[in-house]
Amino acid sequence: TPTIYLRDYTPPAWLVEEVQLTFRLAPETTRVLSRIRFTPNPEATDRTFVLDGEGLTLISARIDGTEVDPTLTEAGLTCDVPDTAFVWEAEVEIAPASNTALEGLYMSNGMYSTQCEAQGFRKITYYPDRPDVMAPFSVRIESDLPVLLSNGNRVASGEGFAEWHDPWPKPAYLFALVAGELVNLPGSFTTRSGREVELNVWVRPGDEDKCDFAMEALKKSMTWDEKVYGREYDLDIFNIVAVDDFNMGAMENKGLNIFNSSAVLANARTATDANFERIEAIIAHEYFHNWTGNRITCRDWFQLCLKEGLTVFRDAQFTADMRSEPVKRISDVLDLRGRQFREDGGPLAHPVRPESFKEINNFYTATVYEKGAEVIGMLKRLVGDEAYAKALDLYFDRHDGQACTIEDWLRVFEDTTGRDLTQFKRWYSQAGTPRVVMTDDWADGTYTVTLKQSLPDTPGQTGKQPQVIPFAIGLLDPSGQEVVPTTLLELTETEQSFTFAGLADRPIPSPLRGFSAPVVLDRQTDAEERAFLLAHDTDPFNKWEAGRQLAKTALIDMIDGGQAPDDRYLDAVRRVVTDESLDPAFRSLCLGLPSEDDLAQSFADSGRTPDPQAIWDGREAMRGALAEVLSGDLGPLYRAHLVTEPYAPSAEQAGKRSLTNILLSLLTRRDGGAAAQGQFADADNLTQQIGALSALLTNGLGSLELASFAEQWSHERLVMDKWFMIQVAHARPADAARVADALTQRPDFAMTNPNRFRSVFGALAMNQAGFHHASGDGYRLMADWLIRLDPVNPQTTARMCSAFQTWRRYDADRQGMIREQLERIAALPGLSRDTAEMVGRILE
Ligand code: B3K
Ligand code: ZN
Repeated sequence: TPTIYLRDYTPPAWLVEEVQLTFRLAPETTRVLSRIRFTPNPEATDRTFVLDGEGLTLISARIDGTEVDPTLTEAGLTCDVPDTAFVWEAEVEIAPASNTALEGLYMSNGMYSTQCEAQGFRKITYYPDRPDVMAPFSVRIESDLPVLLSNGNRVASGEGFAEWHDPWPKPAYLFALVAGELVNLPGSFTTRSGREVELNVWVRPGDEDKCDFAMEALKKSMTWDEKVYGREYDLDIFNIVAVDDFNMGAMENKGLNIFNSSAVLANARTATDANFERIEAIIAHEYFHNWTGNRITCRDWFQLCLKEGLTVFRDAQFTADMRSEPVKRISDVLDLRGRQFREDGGPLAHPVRPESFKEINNFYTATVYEKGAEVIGMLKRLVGDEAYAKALDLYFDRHDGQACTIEDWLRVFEDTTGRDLTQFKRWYSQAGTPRVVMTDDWADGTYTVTLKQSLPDTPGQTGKQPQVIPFAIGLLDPSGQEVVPTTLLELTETEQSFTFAGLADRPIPSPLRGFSAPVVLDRQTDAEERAFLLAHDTDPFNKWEAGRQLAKTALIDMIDGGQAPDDRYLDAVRRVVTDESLDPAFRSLCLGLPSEDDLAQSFADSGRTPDPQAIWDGREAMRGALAEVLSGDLGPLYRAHLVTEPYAPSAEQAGKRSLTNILLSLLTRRDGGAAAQGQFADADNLTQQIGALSALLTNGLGSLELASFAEQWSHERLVMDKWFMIQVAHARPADAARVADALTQRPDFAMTNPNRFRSVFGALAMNQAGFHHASGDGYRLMADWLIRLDPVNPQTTARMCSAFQTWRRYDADRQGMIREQLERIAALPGLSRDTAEMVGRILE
């Protein structure tokens, strides 16, 4: 497979002025008729005419009305064409019902749906399938199905057909079509300039009772984008559709967002608080793409972070506004460390703007999305809120209707502020997580902070240059008073010192407040200082971080040095958890332990080999110690915060449920499951029902509840996904592979449904001690199923391969067993480009 390089970019030879498509839908024999007006691109030097196409049966083709006989090559379809504007017409046949890859036009539970990003449109018809070719689309759908949807506004419909027109020029990856027996929750929105917009959430019959929340989230998103970014919606209709078989969360197709049903359907009984929050964020994310992605798109796929980093950043701002800002920040950092740092530290590390790929679908990563958003957060911190707002206005003004690059993006900031962002741009080109070593000094009333940065080598990149690191810091005096409020230091050199003069006492620093840069902070400090910050820091992120570091150090000392659980940690946690002045959501976060993976990474970072079983044992022992130290508080705290009023998916109630669920799991260690069984029986919402079930399973109980849960929910796929998931997630290390294997034997396990597949295998990968069990059963089972899934759905297979990305951390035996499985996958005849690239990079 050829590697594609950013440096090889050339403008398209031909532009598209207009596209007309007709679909005659049939499960195995859909006909797609295209009529495309091409014009020469004045910016291009050559006039070669090549159209992308994959798996298409060409029936006929015409140029300016005359039949032609094009040549099909590896590169696509070519044909002799005039040297001036012309009209291309083609008829092709495709088979949506056999399309299990879920890319292009496919069928899911009797409905037709599309997924074109990144390069799925070429599976629908011949086209220049690249984001810098933008055109208005007109679409006619012919089918007996009652609901026929495409992008833009509906212009005509009747017996067996519908016609849509999207006036906004768009790249083919934003094309969408949906057809099926669907029902809708209708709504409406009036934009601030008075445009009436029809809104719909389309679902399969039976799911009508799970649409209200998505509709409300959509309206909130529309209002928020007007208020905060000055962005209005630009069509007469906005449709959201829920699809059961979908490779990722959702897709921002112009005017027709298509969602994994797990990212849209929710009511109190069938969705958890975490689901509600995720749905609100994804609805917002896809809606926000209408401006950051659709009106302004990417020139090429290397620029993916242009739309994704920015849109993730925007949805995070939205969630912070709708819910709790500190809780959102802490959760995002947990996620960043858990997924992005892990990626950055292994064989899959790549820059936020990658420079080469074989299969672009493999680059929809935590680095492009989440680190991409962090980079924007740093930019905003450096230039300030006002300049950020101005720069964004300029971006929308200057680039509306264009396909842009990171250079275009940075230029609006340079032009707004006069700042030179040459060095800052290294965040986009250098892979890896910077380490910042902090030391400090105190003399004559002056406090000096010295910061030293370094960036590890990553695949294909060595000898890196220093980056611009915005380092927010505050100082407290020994009584806990803040003597220097949050101040932004700009670290630009490899090593730099900063001074704070005129202080009465040596201060206690609160460094990297708000996690102001996505770096690993290395500072020699002790449990006293951490406990002090946990008690006194005014920065909620750092308050939490102090507790987290305490927990981590205590755990590592237990696992590695066989020490008893650290009393300073236990006391500090007890103080926080019982502090009624603190938000329950925050207390719940403080009660959580670092994940097994996080601990394994800490071992690896300090040059030691993690032992997955020892890590698991250590966390168990720490939970035991927490339950012990909190023994007198667990019951009263649990009862005081248990939500008994009618369920609402509010941040406030969710925080309480999160706290009571974590307390319940500790309580279950002490009461033999009585409280958890009670909560399970009484719950009128899934958060408490699943919370209780998890508490039981974690403690080796709950088999009756597990069975009754399955009986109650057998007809609800999304709820059953959770039932599959928690069993694997909570299985003991020696049982995990066997539990996962048994679940795959069930008639309701179907690998064609990515959600169900991920419920089992995503959970297996997360169950670190189970996946890495010394027997090697976890590795083998995973590889067996990746091998089965690859011919069916390469995208989901490739994504799941990342379970193996941390393999070099482990001992020689485990590495040997993993290598064997990876090589077994790599050797498969006909392995997909997606999986081949992933396995190849991991093995390299
Ligand atoms: N843009 C899509 C992701 C497409 C993934 C293609 N493999 C969803 C999103 O980021 O909003
Ligand atoms: Zn996105």
